[in-house]
Amino acid sequence: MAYGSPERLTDVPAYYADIRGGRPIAPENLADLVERYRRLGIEDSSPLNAITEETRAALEDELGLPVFTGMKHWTPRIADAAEAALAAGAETVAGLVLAPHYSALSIKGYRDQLEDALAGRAALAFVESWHTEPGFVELLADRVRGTAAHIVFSAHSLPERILATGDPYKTQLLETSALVAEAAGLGDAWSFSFQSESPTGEPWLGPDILDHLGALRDAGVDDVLVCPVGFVSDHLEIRWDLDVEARERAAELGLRLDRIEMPNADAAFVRVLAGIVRRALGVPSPA
Ligand code: FEC
Repeated sequence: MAYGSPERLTDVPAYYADIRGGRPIAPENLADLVERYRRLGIEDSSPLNAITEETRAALEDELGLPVFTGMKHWTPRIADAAEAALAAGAETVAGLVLAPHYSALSIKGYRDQLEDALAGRAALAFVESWHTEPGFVELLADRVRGTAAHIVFSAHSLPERILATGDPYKTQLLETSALVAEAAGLGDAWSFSFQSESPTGEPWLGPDILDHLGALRDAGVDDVLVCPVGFVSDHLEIRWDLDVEARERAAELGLRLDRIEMPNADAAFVRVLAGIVRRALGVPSPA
C-alpha cells in the first residue's frame, strides 16, 4: 500500500478532497497544491504511482506470490487491491505499507481501509511498522556513510496532538535515525527534523526542516545531506518540499544541500520488503 498520487493535474481537486476526508478546503490551498504539481511537470502521469507499480512488480518477482497495489488516497484503492487478492483466491493477505513508521494518523488509516475491505473474508497479516528492519537501516547507512556533510534525517510532520496519546511515530523516527547514524559511523554529525507540514490551522511537530537549516547554519554547518527516513520513494514531498523548497532555503542561507537517492524500486530494497512480507506470512526465506 502507498499514499497514492493524482495521476494527472485534473485529478488534484478530487485527490485533495480525499486527503481532507470531507473537511473543507481553502481555495488558496487547492490552488497552491495544483501549482506545485504543475511546476513538477506531472501533467499526465505521476512519479509516485509509477514507482509504486515498479516496486509491486519487483516484489511479486522476488516473492513468487501475487502482489497487489492499494492506494490510500487514489486509485487503485486499497479496497480494489483487497478484492483483487480475494478474486485470486487469497486465504491470507499480508498488508505492507510503503512507509516504515507507525502512527495512528498514518498507518492505522491503511489498516482500517484494508480490514474493512476484507471484511473477514481472508486472514490479515498486517505489518504495523518496519522502521528497525536491519536491511533498511543498512541501505540508508550505505547512502550516508563517508560524507563530510551534516546529515539531516527527515520525515513527514504530523499534528502535535499525537504526542498526547502516546503515538510511537516520533520515537520510531528517532530510533531509525539513530540506528542509521550508528551503522554509518556518523558520530554527532547528524540531526532530525520534520518536513511537509500541512496548513490545517493546528500546531504540527517540529522543528520544520526550513527552520532547522537556519539553526544549523547559525551553528556553523555549511554542508547538509538530507536523508528522508520517513519516505521510501520520489514523490511530491521529496521532489518539491526538499528538492525545491529546502534547496531554495539552503541557497538563501549559503548552505550546500543535497539529498540521498530514495530506495524506490532498487533490488536491494525490494529484497528487504520481501523479507518483511515472508516474516509476516510465516514463509521461510530462500536459502
Ligand atoms: O507525490 C504525491 O503525489 C503524494 C506525496 C505525499 C506523500 C505523503 C505522505 C504522508 N502524508 C502524511 C500525513 C499527512 C497529513 C496531511 C497531509 C496532507 C497532504 C497533502 C498532500 C500530501 N499530503 Fe501527506 N503525503 C503526500 C501528499 N499528509 C498533497 C495535502 C496538501 C498539503 O498539505 O500539501 C494533512 C491532512 C489534512 O489536511 O487534514 C496529516 C504522512 C505521510 C507519510 C506516511 C505515508 O506515506 O503514508 C504521515 C508521500
